[in-house]
Formats: sequence, C-alpha cells, structure tokens
Amino acid sequence: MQLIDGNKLAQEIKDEIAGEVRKIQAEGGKIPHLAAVLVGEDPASQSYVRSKVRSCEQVGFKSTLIRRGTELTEAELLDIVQGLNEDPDIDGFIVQLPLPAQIDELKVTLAIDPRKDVDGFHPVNFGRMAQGLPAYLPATPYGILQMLERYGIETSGKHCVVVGRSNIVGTPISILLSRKAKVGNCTVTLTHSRTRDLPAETRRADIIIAAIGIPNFVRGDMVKEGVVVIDVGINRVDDPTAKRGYRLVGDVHFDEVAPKASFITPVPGGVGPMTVTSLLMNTLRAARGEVYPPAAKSKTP
Ligand code: BQF
Repeated sequence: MQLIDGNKLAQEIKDEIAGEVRKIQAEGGKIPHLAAVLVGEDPASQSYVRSKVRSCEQVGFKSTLIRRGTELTEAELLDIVQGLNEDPDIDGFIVQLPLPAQIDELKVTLAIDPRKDVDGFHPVNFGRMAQGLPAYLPATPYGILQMLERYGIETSGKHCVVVGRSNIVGTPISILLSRKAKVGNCTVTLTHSRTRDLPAETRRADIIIAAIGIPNFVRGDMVKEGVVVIDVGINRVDDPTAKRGYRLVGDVHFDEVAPKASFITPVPGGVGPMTVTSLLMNTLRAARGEVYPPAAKSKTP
C-alpha cells in the first residue's frame, strides 16, 4: 500500500507556482491577485480562508480578504461581487461557502463573472468543463486529477466508482474521469444514497472516489484487493482527547481499507491540501488569460 501524500504534493505544486510568479515578476508582468469573501464566523470557513490567504503569500500572489458579519444581506453581498467583477486588478475571486441562511448561494454564484470564477462553480465553467472546453475546474476534482497524474496512476480503461453526487465533487469528477484526456478514459459509475446494493458497486471498482460526507462510510469488505482509494471526506467527529475537541475523519474507514489498497489518500493531509493548490493554479491561469481570452482593450478614437 502506498500513501498518496497530499501535503507533499501540494508543497511541490506551490514551489512550481512560486517559480512561475518569479518569472512573471522578472518579465515585469502582473502579479496574480486572488480575492476571498468570507461572511460570518463559521470556524471551519475561517480556517479554510486563512489557509488560502497564507498559500497566496507562500507563492507570491497578491491577496485580498473581504470579511463581513453574519447579518450581511444578499443585496450587500451581490454589491461586493459586482465590485470584484469590475475591479481590473482582481484576476479571480471566491465567495467562501456555506453562506448564512438569508443569502441564496446559487444567486451569488450566478453573479460571479465566469472569467473570475476560480472556484469553477459557475454553470458556464461547469458546462465548458463538461464539453472539454477550456474552463476553471472545480478545486477538489482538479486536485484529484493532479494526485492521480503525479503518482502515475493509470486511469484509462479502469472502472471508477464515485460515491456521492454533489455539484462540487461527485458530479464533476465523474465527468472529468470519463473524458477523453490524459487523466481520464475511465468507465465511471456514479453512486449515491439511493443506489441499490452500493457495496456490490464499490467492490467492482479499480478506483474509488469517496465524497458522500459520512465518516468511515467505505468499509474494508466494500473494496477489492489492489483498489486505488481517493477519500474526499472531511468530517469533524467529537474527540475529547484531541486539542480542539474533535478530529478529522474521512469517508473511508482507513484502517480497514488501507491493507487492501494499492494507493490511498489519508485524512487529513490528502485531498484537502490539494484543493487549495487547485485554487492557486486556477488563479495563475486567470492572470495569464489562459482560459478566457483577455478582455479587448477599449479603442481610443
Ligand atoms: C487537510 C471545504 C466542505 C465545505 C466547504 C487541508 C483543507 C481541508 C483539509 C481546506 C474545504 C475542504 C475547503 C486539509 C478548503 C478543503 O489537511 O486535510 C486543507 O482548506 N479545504 C473549503 O474552502 O470549503 C469547504 C469542505
């Protein structure tokens, strides 16, 4: 069994991005600039945003954090989004989810200019991804592709079983792994809460992507010998002996599954850190105008 080390891979990718930033700087180009909007006090969201801002500093990006209280109205947030859409110095931005109950997440997502949607959540980016056009890929699926590629894990012709059908992980990774691409060409089965005999499906998998949000959901008797396991779960479970009173547990029962796996990602330190580097890669692509052609310069008469 080989552990897929997300922390190590994320550091390697950050080093590569930092090198690209130094090149841009040497050529007198524009330093990539990411903005993040954080609404409310959710502790997990605060820690995610902090780590994104810290990662920007590590690679030499500019970053701007916009913090607002829980009482922020939807109209006020839409104004902030509009301002970021129009700010020529901002290459890309994210609105950290989840948002307080009075704000409609879909409305906010739709308000983001797809050219600055470095989370890849806007339906325009999702549609472009699905059709194999240049697009910002959603951070978690992009991170998973990087892990498979950099560990040299063959995907072509393999049977991949995805557990969970969310808009940000299960559904997009199913599309990406079935595409005709360097990392792709899988036969994909997308399973979910209504799947009949789910263990029978996972037992046929060469590759399992677990993204259902239930701690220890995938058990040892649900996988075959030699399986590749990507665990997307980040579940907080109470643990009085832990410093913070909780610990992070994946969607995979690691101790039962690891002995049967050829490759497996740990939690923490697996997919999580890769989502952050995906965001940085998308921001670099945004700054370079790689996904959408740069806006035309206004003609002076
Ligand atoms: C690790 C996220 C659910 C809902 C909204 C490293 C992260 C997590 C774990 C991280 C996540 C999850 C993020 C680890 C960003 C991943 O060491 O295991 C990094 O920062 N994530 C988010 O921004 O919003 C979420 C999960």
